[in-house]
Amino acid sequence: MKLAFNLANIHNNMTGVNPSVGCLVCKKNKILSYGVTGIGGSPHAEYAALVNLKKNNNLDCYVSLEPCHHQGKNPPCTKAIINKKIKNLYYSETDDDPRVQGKGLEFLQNKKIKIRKIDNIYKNCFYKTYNDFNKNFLPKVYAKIATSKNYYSFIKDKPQITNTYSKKLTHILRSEINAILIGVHTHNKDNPLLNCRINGLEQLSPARFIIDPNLKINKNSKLVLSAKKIKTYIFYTNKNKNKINYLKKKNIYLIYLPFDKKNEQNCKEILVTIGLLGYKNVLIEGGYNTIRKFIDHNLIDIFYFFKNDQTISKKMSHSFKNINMILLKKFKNKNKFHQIYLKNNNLTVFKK
Ligand code: AOF
Ligand code: ZN
Repeated sequence: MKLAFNLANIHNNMTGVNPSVGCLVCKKNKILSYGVTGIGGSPHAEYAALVNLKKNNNLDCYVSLEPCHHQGKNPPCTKAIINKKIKNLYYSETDDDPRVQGKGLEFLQNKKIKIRKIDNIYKNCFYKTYNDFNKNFLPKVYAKIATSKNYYSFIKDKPQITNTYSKKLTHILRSEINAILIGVHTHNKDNPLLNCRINGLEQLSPARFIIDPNLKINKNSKLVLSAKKIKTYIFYTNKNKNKINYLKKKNIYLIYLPFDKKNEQNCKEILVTIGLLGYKNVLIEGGYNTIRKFIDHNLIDIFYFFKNDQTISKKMSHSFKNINMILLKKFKNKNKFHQIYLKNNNLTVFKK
């Protein structure tokens, strides 16, 4: 079972909204085949392990997560388990996806397959975050900012705050999360694509969410023009029919979110909506106001704070100094507040 978990771990964070699962098929304690959930979430581990297995009998199957019994993007794994005449099924973690929740186990038991649960292989393994999401549908929230030495954010055509290493880190982070969120002001200023640009991982680009109450989004931005390829959503409040029609034609999903009592779109409601759409985690990449609001509502779980060793002009830029101070107070756990110092094109993690 430990091997099954180690297999699952190979693709952890690379299977999109699907959890990564490991599966081994054995006979008399010899491994005949194995599988892991594919990058992007297909195929499922059991299918991958069983599909090429020749006819056999008395087989044992070890899976890190209970097998599914529903037809989703992938066929039910119970079907492959029955077809290949598995005799004993060992599983470890439960799957709290409402489509799963023991249905596969019940079905297999009725087919006379012996089932045994092997508990606590790894404490606090990645299925905990996965099953937490299945209970509250609240995505885990990551945030990232990059500032100069004197805490000012990036200004176009001025010294770059990020370097090749921090860019790679950002793109790895983008490949590991399901959704990315920014404010429209940052969108219009930076014209970002928000995709993952690491060779071979482009397919893991997150879905993009823009907070844009008044539909001020630039019509011909890179993001708008690439919405046919990468799922893109806008949270809007004021109904501008022409703009709505235009954006719909560009394949953008528009989510109507009325203002709350404070006359703004509510951060928690934004997260709940993202969660209900199935996205289990989200990365907030700016700008100042968006990040500030989510911090003030205590909604950020993990923060990445990149700081350059160069000083830049204060003009046209926002100081993140106060945000840095707030974060230092809020995040007592160093594993949740990563301060990364960019020096001479190297990355150094801050020493406190
Ligand atoms: C398994 N084995 O390797 C994985 C499972 O849309 P689908 O068909 O891919 O279904 C997604 C759900 O299937 C996902 O939410 C989770 O409950 C389960 N994932 N199940 O038997 C696997 N990755
Ligand atoms: Zn499955």
